[in-house]
Amino acid sequence: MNQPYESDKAKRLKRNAAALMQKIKPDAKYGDRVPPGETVTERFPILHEGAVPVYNMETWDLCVNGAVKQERRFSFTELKGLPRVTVMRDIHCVTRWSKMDTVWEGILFRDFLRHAGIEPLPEAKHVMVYGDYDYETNMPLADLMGDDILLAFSYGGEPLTEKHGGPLRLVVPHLYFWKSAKWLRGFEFMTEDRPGFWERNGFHNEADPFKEERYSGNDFEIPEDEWVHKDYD
Ligand SMILES: Nc1nc2c(c(=O)[nH]1)N[C@H]1C(S)=C(S)[C@@H](COP(=O)(O)O)O[C@H]1N2
Ligand SMILES: [Mo]
Repeated sequence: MNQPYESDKAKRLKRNAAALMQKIKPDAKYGDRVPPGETVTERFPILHEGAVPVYNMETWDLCVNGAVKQERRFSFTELKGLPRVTVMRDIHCVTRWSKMDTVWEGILFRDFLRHAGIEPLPEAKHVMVYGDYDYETNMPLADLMGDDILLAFSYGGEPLTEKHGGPLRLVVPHLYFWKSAKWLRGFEFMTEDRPGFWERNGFHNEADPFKEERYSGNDFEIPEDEWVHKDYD
């Protein structure tokens, strides 16, 4: 017959083990897919500055300008007519959460250029990506040309929710997630690099999660558990 103390202890041990497994299992399971200093979460935190935009999709447009042969504006209807792909990728936020196997559907950036007839000038080596309201983030054009860079309409098989950047956001899975502008409104092709919003405010210019390119100096740290206190779904 079990003594009550033993059974409590067994329960406690089991509970601790389960809690421990919860804590370590996801990251251990994914091995080197998890960048240094990141924790895997099943949640999808919602992070942005300012208000969620409200749009009239009749007047909404996506603007392409700067060092291109011809500056252009696209209506939502035009963009919806372009061919789409689905990609599954891990995403990594500088606030130390990673979410594995996220599924996105949208237009490949490089298909967008091709189908929309956008020709960057040969000297256009950088891009400033614009999102509402007044959000901007910079990256080399080369970083946008991969086979998983999307103008995304959909997440997890559903239309992108407003809070996650709907109706259209950029997804650049191989860089920290602040480079993935929500409420996407434009691309400016640039002959020289220029820092975007977070890049001017202490975040690293390049943002490779596997090199832990989080901050540009030592004087800037956001609390590591910041995202836990944010809204999520
Ligand atoms: N327009 C816009 N896009 C944005 C931001 C923002 O403030 N405004 N925040 C960035 C940051 S810091 C992160 S971590 C991700 C968060 O995306 P999520 O809310 O879908 O998780 O969006 C990025 N894109
Ligand atoms: Mo972020």
